[in-house]
Amino acid sequence: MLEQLIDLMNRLNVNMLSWLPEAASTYAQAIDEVFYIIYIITGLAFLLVTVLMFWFLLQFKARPGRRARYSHGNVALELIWTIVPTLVFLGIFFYSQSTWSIIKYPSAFPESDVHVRVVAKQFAWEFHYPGPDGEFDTDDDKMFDGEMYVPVNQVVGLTLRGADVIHSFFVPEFRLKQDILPRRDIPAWFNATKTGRFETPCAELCGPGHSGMKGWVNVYDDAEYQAWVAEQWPPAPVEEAPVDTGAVETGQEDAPQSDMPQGDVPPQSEADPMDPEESGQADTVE
Ligand SMILES: [Cu+2]
Repeated sequence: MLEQLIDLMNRLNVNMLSWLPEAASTYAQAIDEVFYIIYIITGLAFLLVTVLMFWFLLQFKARPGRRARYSHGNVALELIWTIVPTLVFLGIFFYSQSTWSIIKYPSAFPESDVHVRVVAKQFAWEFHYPGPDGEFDTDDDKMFDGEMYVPVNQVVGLTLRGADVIHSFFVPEFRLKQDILPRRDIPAWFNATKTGRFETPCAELCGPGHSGMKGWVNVYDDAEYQAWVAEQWPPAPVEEAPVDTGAVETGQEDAPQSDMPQGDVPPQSEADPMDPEESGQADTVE
C-alpha cells in the first residue's frame, strides 16, 4: 500500500518525495518509509489546518449586526484534539521502533567482519583500520585521511570517536547520521548495497572549517576490496616474519630473491611513518 503510494507520488513527480538521495544501504528503505509516513501525516495535518483556517476566516468575518460571543470551550473537542495527535505520535513511535532500534541500539546490531574507527576532528575525518590482526592500536593499524574503503553487501562496524568538539557522521545515501561526542566511542554500522563513492559531510556545525569537513566512503565490490586489502597489508611481510626470527642465515638465503625483499621493504618503511602519526593521534584522542 505504502510502496504503491510512494510509487504513485514518484510517478506524479511530487518533487518533495524525489529529493531524497539514492538509497544505498540495507536500512535506507526502512528509514525512507518512516520518513514518507511522517511526511504524509504532517502534510495532511498542514492541509487540514490551512483549509480550516481559511474557512473560519470567511465564516466568522465581521458582519453588520453580528456580535462577538464568549466561548468557555468544548470538552469533547479538546479531548479529540488531544487524544488523536497522541495516538498518531504513539503510532509513529511503534511503527519506527524496529527500524530505529536496529540502527541505534548496539545490542541489536548485526555481526560485522569489517571494523573501522572513525575519528572526527576539526576539520577532517580519519578512518582507522585494525589491519590483519583485527586489533586496533597495534603496529599493523593504518589510517586513511578522508577516505574510507569498505566492501559492498557486508556489515561494516564503526566506532565513532571525537577528538575535540561535537561532530556528526553522515552518509546521506546510507541514511546514516550519528553525532560524535568528544571522549566517547559511539558504535554504529551500515551495510552498503551499491558500489560507488559516497560523500560524508560533517553534519554538526563544529567550527570555522566545518563546511570543508568532508570525507568519502568508497564502496568496492568483493574483488576490488580484497585487492585493496592485499595492497595495504601485503601478505608477504607476514610470511617473512617467522623467517626473520627463525634465523638470520635464512634471511640471507632469501636475499638472492632480491625482488621480493626489496618489494617488501617499502611497505614497512611506509608503515613506520604511520606509527608516530597513529600513536600521536591516539595520544591526543585519549
Ligand atoms: Cu565537524
